[in-house]
Amino acid sequence: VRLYDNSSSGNAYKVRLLLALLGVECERVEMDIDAGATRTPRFLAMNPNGRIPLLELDDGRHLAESNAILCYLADGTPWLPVERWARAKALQWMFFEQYSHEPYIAVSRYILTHLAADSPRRAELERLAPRGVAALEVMDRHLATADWFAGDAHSVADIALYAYTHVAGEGGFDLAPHRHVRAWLARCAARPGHVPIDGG
Ligand SMILES: N[C@@H](CCC(=O)N[C@@H](CS)C(=O)NCC(=O)O)C(=O)O
Repeated sequence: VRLYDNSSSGNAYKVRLLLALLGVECERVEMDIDAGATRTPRFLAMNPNGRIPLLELDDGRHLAESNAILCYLADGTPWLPVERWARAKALQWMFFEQYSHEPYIAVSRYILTHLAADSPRRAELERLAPRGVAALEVMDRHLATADWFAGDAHSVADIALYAYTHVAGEGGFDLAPHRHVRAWLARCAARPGHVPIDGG
């Protein structure tokens, strides 16, 4: 498989992290997202939504959306629960990640780390911050009584949520008040095969 990737992207890191945990080799194509590399006609022919991560199978098919890629790659492995309830719970948290977490925590980080200090988009941070904190509080409440997000094992749901939570500080979020989240981050990072976001 080939991964259209960007080393600073948490969405792409989800895929790199799962591949590392699975021990699967993958060709990476680094895309300069700030220069519009995912908006060229050639890229849009592969993903009309113009975004990475994008997985290319050996037969030439393309799959976009980080959490869909996780489910595809994890199918048949312990990272995608087979049991009906645990699998639905994994999906619950992955949809939560995309609707209630990533749009606030990842976007704040993007504004602070990719855009100029005088970017007009800095004005968005004030609106994003309380929503990001709310997502961290939801996670903390879940993790007060559970080690993992779906079932009783590390799964694609944990990988999806780990990606932007562990770098939430770069988006201006303080993890100090969320002690269950911090303990869970440490459990995730201790998994055999774990790789850092910028780790090759
Ligand atoms: N919902 C998508 C979001 C993907 C996304 O936002 N990708 C960003 C990088 S993190 C991107 O490719 N931006 C470049 C662009 O929009 O032109 C996913 O989970 O994969």
